[in-house]
Amino acid sequence: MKIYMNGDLVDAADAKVSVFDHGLLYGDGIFEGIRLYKCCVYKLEEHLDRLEKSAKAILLKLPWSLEEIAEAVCQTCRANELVDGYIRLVVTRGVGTLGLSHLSCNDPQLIIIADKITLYPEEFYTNGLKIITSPTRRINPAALAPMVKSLNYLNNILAKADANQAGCLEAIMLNDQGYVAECTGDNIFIRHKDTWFTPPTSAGALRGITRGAVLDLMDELGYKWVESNLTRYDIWTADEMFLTGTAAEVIPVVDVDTRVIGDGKPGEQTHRLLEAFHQQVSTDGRMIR
Ligand code: PXG
Repeated sequence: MKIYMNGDLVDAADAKVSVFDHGLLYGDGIFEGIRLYKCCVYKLEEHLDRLEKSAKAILLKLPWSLEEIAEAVCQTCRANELVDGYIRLVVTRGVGTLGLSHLSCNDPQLIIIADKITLYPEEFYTNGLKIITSPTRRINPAALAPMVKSLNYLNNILAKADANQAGCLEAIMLNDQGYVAECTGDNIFIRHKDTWFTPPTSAGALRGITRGAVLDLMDELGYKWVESNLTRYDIWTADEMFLTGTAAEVIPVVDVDTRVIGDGKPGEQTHRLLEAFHQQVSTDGRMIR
């Protein structure tokens, strides 16, 4: 496997970062998780737009144009002869001295890994996920904006560990006011009657690219949706539920905190959205060659 590192394609065994990189020392950096479908980098522009905003928010000046990064992404996919895959784009603050200050770092590192992805096992797309609410709260947006896709994922990792310890694959994270924010790596949608609800990003959710794509599909399919603060009660009493994410795509949820959602089977609208999503993934993006 070839890894892109600052302009070079190197063997995975040789793809190494310095122990003085603030990405490693402090989680100081940003990333994107992107999908490649049939040689098409899905919504590459949207991912690069989010990367640019994350960089701006953490005062990291990207020394490459977005077009240079886009070409590097495509080049890495080509070098690995990928047709379908998962692209992990990482920008670290780079090497600096010990100490938190970002000012000691002036050489950000661009790393691109293009690999295969293990989705949730297929059975969960057919039968739906059982999830829990994590006791680990989503970090306060005033402390670290959840819109920034930073290398600080310990908050989410601990909530994911709560899920795993409970025998689940995902967990709902509440914000510090007790409203639903998102799952550890996925956005949340529920349906009550004829309307879909998803928490606003101000509740502590990442502005997911898949979330945005699904909202567009809902418009096309004529499904009503609103952004709204949601409680656990709203989730438990929903008629239908699914999660969205680059890795997960659209995955049904049938049980939350041992409360059965709807009739305990993935909903019809969820299936239609997943179908519609699959239809557009290999056309809505940038071809790698
Ligand atoms: N919320 C969080 C906290 C995320 O990290 C999403 C929602 C869904 O957003 P997208 O844009 O993917 O629809 C994410 C997604 C990885 C990795 O290893 C990436 C994510 C989650 C977990 C792992 O690349 N990001």
